[in-house]
Amino acid sequence: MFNQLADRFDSIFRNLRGLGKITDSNIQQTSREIRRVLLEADVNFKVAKKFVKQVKNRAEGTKVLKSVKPGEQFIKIIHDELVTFLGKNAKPLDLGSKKPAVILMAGLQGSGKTTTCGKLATFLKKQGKSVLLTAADVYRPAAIDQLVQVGKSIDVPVYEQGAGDPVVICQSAVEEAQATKTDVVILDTAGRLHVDGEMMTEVQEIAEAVSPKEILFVVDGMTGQDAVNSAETFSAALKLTGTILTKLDGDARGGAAVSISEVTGVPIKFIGVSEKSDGLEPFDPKRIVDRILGFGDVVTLVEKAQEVVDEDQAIQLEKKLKDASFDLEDFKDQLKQLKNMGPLNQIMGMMPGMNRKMMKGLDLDDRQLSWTEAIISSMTATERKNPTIIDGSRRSRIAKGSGRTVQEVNQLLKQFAQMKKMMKQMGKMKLPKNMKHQMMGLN
Ligand SMILES: Nc1nc2c(ncn2[C@@H]2O[C@H](COP(=O)(O)OP(=O)(O)OP(=O)(O)O)[C@@H](O)[C@H]2O)c(=O)[nH]1
Ligand SMILES: [Mg+2]
Repeated sequence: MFNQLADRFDSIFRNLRGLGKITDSNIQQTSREIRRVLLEADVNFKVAKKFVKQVKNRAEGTKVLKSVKPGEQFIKIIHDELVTFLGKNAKPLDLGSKKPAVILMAGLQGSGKTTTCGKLATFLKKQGKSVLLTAADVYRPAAIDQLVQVGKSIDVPVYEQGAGDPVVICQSAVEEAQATKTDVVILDTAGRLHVDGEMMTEVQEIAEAVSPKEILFVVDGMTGQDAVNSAETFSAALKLTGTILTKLDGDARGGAAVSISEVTGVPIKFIGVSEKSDGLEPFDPKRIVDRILGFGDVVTLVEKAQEVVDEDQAIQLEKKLKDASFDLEDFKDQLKQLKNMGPLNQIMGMMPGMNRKMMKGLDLDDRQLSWTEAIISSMTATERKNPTIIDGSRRSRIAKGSGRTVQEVNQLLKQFAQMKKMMKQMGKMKLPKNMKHQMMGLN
C-alpha cells in the first residue's frame, strides 16, 4: 500500500535523520521535497500546499528546542501533522439506535460497491449484527447474481426482486428487515460510467424514500484526483456521511487517501485492502500514516494474528518455546496460521523497519509457504520432533517425497535451526511479556 509515497518519504527521512540541528534551510528544503512527493502521489495541490505549510510552521516553532536528535524530531512533526491532517474529519460508522439502520452505498461503476457490501456485512456480522443485503442495481441481471453470490459466500441473506423499481425494492427490503428484526440493511445501488443526472436522481430518490443512517461513497483509491473529483460531485447531490476507499492493496499512490476528506469534508470510514470478504478495515489515520511513512503497522499485524491464533494454542506454544521443545510439527502449524493471515508481502509490509527497498529484493512467493509445508509433511513424526537426525539420505528421501529439491530441504532445516536459536534467546530476554508476545505473533 502506498509504496511510492513510502519510498519517497524514506529518502527524505534518511537525509533528516543525520541532522545535528534544524536550520531554516533544512526546513525549506524538506518542505519543498515533501510538497513534491505529495504532488507526485497525486495529492490535490491545495491540500499539499496546506499540509506543507502546517509542517513548516510546526518545524519553525520547534527549531529552538534543544532536542537530542533534531532530525528525528522533525520526522515526528511530519508524522504527527499528517495524522492530524488525515484524522481531522474522522468519524466512525454510526448506525444509531433505530432498527433497521439503513446504509446506502453509492459510487461510480466498478468502484467496488457490490464487493464492499459483502465486506461491510462481514464486518458487521463480526460485531454480532444481523444484516440484509439488497440488490438495487437492476440494470444488469449479472449485478443481482453477483450480490446473491456474495451473500451466499458469507451467509448473509440478500433481498432481491429481479428487475424492478429500485426505490420500491429498497423500501420493501427495509420493511422485510423490520419484520425480521434485522439490525442493518445495506443497499447495493447501480453504478454508472459517468456521473449522469438520471443516476443521481435515482439514488436521491432512494435516499429520500428510506432515510439511510449512512450514505457511503465507494471510490476506487487507485484513481487519485478523479476519486476526489467524483466525491465532490456525489457530495453535492447526496448527503454523504462517509467514504470508503477501495483497492488500496494495489499500487494506489495515496493521493486520494490524503486529499479526499480535506477537499470534501466527508470522512473516510473504511478502506478496502483486498477482494476478499475480510478485506475491509476501519479507517485509522495513525495506521495509514504509519504505512505511508514506512513506520510499519504493528497494530494491524497483531490484530490479524489475533484473528487466526487460538489462545490455548498460543499458550502451549509459548511453553514449548521456553523449554525449547518447539519442533517442526509446531513450525508447520505456525506456517498454516501465517498463511491464514493473508498474502505474505502484505504482512511483511506491515512490519516495522521493513524497508520497502528490502521488500522489493525479497521474493515473497506465497507458494513458498505451501512448499515448506509439503517438505515438512514428507518427514516422519520422529524427524519432525528431532530434526537433527535428518541426514543426507533422509534429506533426499524428503525432497523426493515433497517434490522439492534437496537444497530447499537443507535451507529449511537451516532456517529452522536459526529460528529455534533466536527463540531461545528471546525466551531468555527480560522484555515485558506483552512485547515478547507481540514479537512472536502471539498477542
Ligand atoms: N484488489 C481489490 N479489488 C477490489 C477491492 N474492492 C473491489 N475490488 C474489485 O473491483 C472490481 C469491481 O468491484 P464491484 O464490487 O463489482 O464494483 P461495483 O462498484 O459494484 O461495480 P458496478 O456494480 O459495475 O458499478 C471487482 O473485480 C472486485 O473484486 C479491493 O479493496 N481490493
Ligand atoms: Mg455492483
